Amino acid sequence: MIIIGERINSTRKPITAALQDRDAAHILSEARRQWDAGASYLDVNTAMMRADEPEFMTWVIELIQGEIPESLIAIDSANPAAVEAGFKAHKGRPLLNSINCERDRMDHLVPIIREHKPRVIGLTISDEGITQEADKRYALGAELIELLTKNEIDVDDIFIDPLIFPVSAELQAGNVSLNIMGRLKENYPGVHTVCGLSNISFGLPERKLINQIYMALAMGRGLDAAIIDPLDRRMMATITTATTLLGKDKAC
Ligand code: THG
Repeated sequence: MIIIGERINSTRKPITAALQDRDAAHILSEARRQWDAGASYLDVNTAMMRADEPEFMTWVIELIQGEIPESLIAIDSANPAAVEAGFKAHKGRPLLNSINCERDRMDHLVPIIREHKPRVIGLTISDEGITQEADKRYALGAELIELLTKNEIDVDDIFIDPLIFPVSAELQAGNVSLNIMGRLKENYPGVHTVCGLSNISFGLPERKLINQIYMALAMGRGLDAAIIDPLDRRMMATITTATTLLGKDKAC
C-alpha cells in the first residue's frame, strides 16, 4: 500500500494556524511523525492561505525536504499557480494531487506535467461536475488514463481516484466506488487506484471503525494507495493485516 499522509492540510485548524504563524516546528513535527510512521508521500494543502497559496506551497515543501531530504510530497491543490510553485520547489518526483477531466484545467496542466514529469492523481470529475453513476465515473477514469498515457505518462505513475461519498447520504455510495476501483484494476493492469476514504463515514458514529473496514473492502478490490492519517495505528494495522490476507506479504 502506498500511504499518502493527510495531516498537513490547511483545512485542519492546527495547520492553518501553523501556516499563518510560519510555525516551522509544527509543520516539521507533522512531517517527521508521518514519514516515520511509513508514509510514502506527505500530502501538502495550503489552499486556505488563498492568494498566498503558491507561496506557502513553496515554503512548506522546501521546509520539509530541507529536514527530510528523501521525503516526497503530494501537491494537493486545484490552483495551477500553486501546483507550478510546488513543482519548482520539489526535489525528486512529486505526486500531483490532482487533475481531472475538466477541459480548461487540463489544457493548462498538460504542458506543466510534461515538463516536470510528476506522478499524477486523476479525479473522476468532469466539466459536468460529479456524477453518482458508477459507469460514468469509471468512464472518466478510463478517459484520464488514455489522455495521460498519450502524453507519455507511464501507467505506474497514474493514480485514479474513484471518489468516495458518505453512505449516510447514499446507501450505494460504498458499492459504487468499490465497483469503479475493481473495474479500473481489471481493465488497466498496472494503473494505481487511490482514495481519501474518510468521507465514507461522514455523518455516522464510530467513524474510525467504518473507515478501517472500508479500507479492507477496498483493498479486496485492488486499492493500492490511500490518503490517510498514518498516525492512526488501527488503520495501519488494518492495512498490514489485509495485505497479508490478500497474499501480498511473503513472510506472512
Ligand atoms: N482525494 C484526493 N485528495 C484528497 C481527498 C480525496 N485530499 C483531501 C482529502 N480528500 C484527504 N485529506 C484529508 C485531510 C485531513 C482530514 C481528512 C482528509 C481530516 N479530517 C478530520 C476528520 O475526518 O475527523 C477532520 C479535520 C480536522 O482534523 O480538523 O483531518 O478524497 N485525491
